[in-house]
Amino acid sequence: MSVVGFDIGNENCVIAAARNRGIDVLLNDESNRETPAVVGFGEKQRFLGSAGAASATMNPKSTISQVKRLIGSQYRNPAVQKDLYLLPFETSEAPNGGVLIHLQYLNERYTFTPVQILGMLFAHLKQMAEKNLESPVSDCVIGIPSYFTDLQRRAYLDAAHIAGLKPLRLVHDCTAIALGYGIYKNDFTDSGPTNVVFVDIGHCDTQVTVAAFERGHLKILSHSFDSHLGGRDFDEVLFKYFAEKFKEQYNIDVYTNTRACVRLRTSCEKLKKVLSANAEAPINIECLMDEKDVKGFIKRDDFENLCSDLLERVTVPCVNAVNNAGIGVDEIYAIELVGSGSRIPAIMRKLTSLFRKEPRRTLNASECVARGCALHCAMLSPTYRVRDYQVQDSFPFAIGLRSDEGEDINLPSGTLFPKGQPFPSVKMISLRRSSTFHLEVVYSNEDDLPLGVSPKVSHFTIGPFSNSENAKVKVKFHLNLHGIVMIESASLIREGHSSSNAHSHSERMVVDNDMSNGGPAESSPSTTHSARRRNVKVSENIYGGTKIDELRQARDMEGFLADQDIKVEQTKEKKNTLESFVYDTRNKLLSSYRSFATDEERDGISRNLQETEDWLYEDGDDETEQAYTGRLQDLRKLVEPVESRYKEEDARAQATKALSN
Ligand code: ATP
Ligand code: MG
Ligand code: K
Repeated sequence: MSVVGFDIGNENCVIAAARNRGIDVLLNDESNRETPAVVGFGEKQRFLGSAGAASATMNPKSTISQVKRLIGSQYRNPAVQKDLYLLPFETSEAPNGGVLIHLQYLNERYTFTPVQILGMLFAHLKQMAEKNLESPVSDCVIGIPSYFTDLQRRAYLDAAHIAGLKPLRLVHDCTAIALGYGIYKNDFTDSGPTNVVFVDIGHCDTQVTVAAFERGHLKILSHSFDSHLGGRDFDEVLFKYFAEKFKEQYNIDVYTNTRACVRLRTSCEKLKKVLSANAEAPINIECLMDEKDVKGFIKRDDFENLCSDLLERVTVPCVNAVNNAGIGVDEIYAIELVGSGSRIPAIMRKLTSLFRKEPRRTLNASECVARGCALHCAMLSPTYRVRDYQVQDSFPFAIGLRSDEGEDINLPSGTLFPKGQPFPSVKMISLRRSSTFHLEVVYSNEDDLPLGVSPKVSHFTIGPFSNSENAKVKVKFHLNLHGIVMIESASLIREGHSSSNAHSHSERMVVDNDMSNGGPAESSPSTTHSARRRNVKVSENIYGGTKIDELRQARDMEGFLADQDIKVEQTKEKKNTLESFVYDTRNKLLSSYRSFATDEERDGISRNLQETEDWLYEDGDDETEQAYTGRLQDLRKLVEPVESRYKEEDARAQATKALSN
């Protein structure tokens, strides 16, 4: 069983695997190390990854990209609306408040959730990994942005499940990077931690993490982010600039034409990359709109001026991360810059002046997340041996509790899990209730959340139970390995006479236990000898989550779509075989078969070959698998007598040759 790490980007995905005592990045069918995060729907089959990206400009309305932005998001969130505005496919609000994607496929209207689309992408990546590793793949670690909410984390697990993957952990992107950075480094001293800042600028977001390294151990001090700042925003600056220019110069408004928008955006992204290495760059697009070819030009200096606001914004999460880590700028050992969005030279300059130190690029900017994930997967898997190394991650949001009536519940420290909580972590609370009750988990500080994200996490019902007097109920919360809040158990404690009734009517909660890293959470010290414990049922309701039967349906649907793809691929293969048989036989008739066929046979076969070829270009262009195999059989039968005569003679010649040797 292989172990793999996935980095699912808004733009590109990378897969790494533990192999040959190291970590390898796996190649896709085009021998590329990055695979576009795209799912395209062709006429009869899906085009996943690179194939999907290739057909994006032809088929913008049925090419789904940037699904990472949409997964576990609320349709009405203004930030999501802004993302959707940039995407050419059709969407609507789902009954659970999420996003639905609509498209035309197989002559029908199909509706998919972002979870399903990500599931397709995962299935594609899984298949790619299996082909590469020549072994089944299911155990994996998946990188996620640190700002992902509970819902987004659950959605990732659901998508992986649809694809038949088993995530051992969802790990924060920068934590994975830090692991890959620290585990093989031997130069950390014993005299104190070495603090490193990781800055990851991707296509849509920027993440900054401060990690403290010591021998055999890394501790995340803080995560910070701007969930809406990445390479894409720099493309958009160029897009707006040229859209305006072309309006003046050519009198065309690209905003009124989806395809023109997609093409101009793609060109602007290319232009941006050229500007990273050149002081100026041209843009040329043939037949952009109204049959007009357009030409333009921009200098890097002018581009940088247009981007000054964006460049300023890059510094914000950097400052926050360092402040939250509680260290001074002079205590930073190094700044490591990763993510391909950071390749813009002006970003490097900006960060140099901010940190008063030039950031380094010692890590592979596009592969380090996947590599760290694969490494982590090997650590978590019992079948691999990895050197002992401790990773202590920190959760970026404070998590609080509300009672049935929606009021905040007073917890001694104000939160269930404070911001920066090391996790996985368990916390036990006890309260007095006489019957079934509800608890709502929330993110306590809305200001920390990405723009427009709802602070509501999930809703738990504890019960049914009833007790004449207010019983003590102990609820064990778990911030698990994926950063998802669960109730692990709830139990009713019936106390004997020895327990006082002094606070039996109070609603006060007491935190009994706070065990980081999932330590044993058995009986708390306050339980009296005569107490009896009974488990109470807990049901959870995830706001906007995928229900069990929806997930089953999604798996079935994925099976159906995958079968359809395989069927189409097989048909194509059969068609190719028939086509090559025609060319091959025609050649042989002129060479090796020549003296083994009568004129009559040759004419007959040639005529049939020609007929088949004509058919392939006309009626037979788009036929069933059986039609192609049937034709092939007929042709083979016709050629068979000639072929066997040739083979007989050939065998005789070989034998004679062997004898004479
Ligand atoms: P995310 O991390 O947001 O999920 P991702 O991991 O797919 O997305 P990356 O592959 O790290 O993102 O970066 C993609 C971004 O990097 C794109 O916006 C791309 O245009 C940009 N990019 C790639 N090469 C260069 C370059 N040479 N100069 C400037 N930008 C570049
Ligand atoms: Mg990335
Ligand atoms: K292991």
